[in-house]
Amino acid sequence: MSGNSAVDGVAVMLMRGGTSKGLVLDGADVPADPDERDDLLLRLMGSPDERQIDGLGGAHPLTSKVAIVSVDGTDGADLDYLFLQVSVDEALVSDRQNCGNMLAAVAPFAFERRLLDPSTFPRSHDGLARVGIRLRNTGGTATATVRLDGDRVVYDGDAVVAGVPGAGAPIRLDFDDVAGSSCGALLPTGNVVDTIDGIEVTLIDNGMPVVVMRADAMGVVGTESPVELETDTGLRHRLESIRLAAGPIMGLGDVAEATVPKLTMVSPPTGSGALSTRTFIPHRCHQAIGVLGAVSVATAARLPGSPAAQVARSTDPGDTVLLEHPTGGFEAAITVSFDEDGRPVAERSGIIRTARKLMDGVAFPRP
Ligand code: NQM
Repeated sequence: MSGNSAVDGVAVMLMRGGTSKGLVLDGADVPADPDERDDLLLRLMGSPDERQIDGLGGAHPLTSKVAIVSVDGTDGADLDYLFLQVSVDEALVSDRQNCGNMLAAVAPFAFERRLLDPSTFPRSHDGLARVGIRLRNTGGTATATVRLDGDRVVYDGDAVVAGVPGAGAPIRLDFDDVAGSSCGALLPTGNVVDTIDGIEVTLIDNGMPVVVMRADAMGVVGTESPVELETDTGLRHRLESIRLAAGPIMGLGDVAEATVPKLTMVSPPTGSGALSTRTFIPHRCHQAIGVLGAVSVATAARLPGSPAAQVARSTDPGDTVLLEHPTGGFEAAITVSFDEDGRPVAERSGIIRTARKLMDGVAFPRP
């Protein structure tokens, strides 16, 4: 990476991954130095500015995301994926969380840009390629199953993701070794239930650190719209107080400027799901729910006595867990076993997303 990026531009692909949208870049096109990299990303996205008017960001945390994809440093996988959350209205870029939604865009990007050669990459007789991806932010790996046709990625299909209009080709994401990836253990305090500010919570990390609590304990129903919840300043203060106390005991240290842990309020299902969710990420309320956030909350629902299990409709341990969220439902296949001391062990988890290439070109960052 050399030259003047403001004049020469930077090669970027704009992609939707699941219910998120962001820029995907080849690691070779990004400065190796983290400070220079973050400065470039802020200028590309137009942060800090609540409208990101002078950049490519979408003025919401779910559309202010960057994925950096490399074939170096893969540690035995096919690809290395570094996720960066670019704050909208602050000059902050955080590498402290994964993003399972943008993860869905990683393998398609690598085939599009020929970081992986689609003509020689192994595939099943019906065109399914299994791509191993190292999750650089937290460790752990994911396998993305993507359909190829000749040397092209197939985006069309009939998989529907709640919160995304239309349908697309399913991209299956299977996660391995993500339990405790940020906090060191699935249950960082060793407890299924802890109490913070008088509220019973489960502090859990099955790929995403999340504080799970009952909506009624927070004084809400749990089926309100994101706007209603975001404009409830009392609720937001109570949530932030819990989050700041949860960070250190989850092993995350001071989380005042971090985008983790997330906060999920759970309530009984209103439809055919196992439970209803409203998630703060951590200051805006998600229109749906994050991927690894959902995996972590679904895992909490499998722990007897937890706030999530208290409100959940009981599901067969072999079934997927359907989480209701503001724009529909999210289905996660979760396997939890219990060791001889009764401690929960998270096995594999799998989910379906779709992704789409929206634009490929040269972006000109603010000088
Ligand atoms: O939990 C939002 C999203 C995410 C993260 C967030 C995600 C995940 O919806 O894996 O996907 O929690 O900040 O993209």
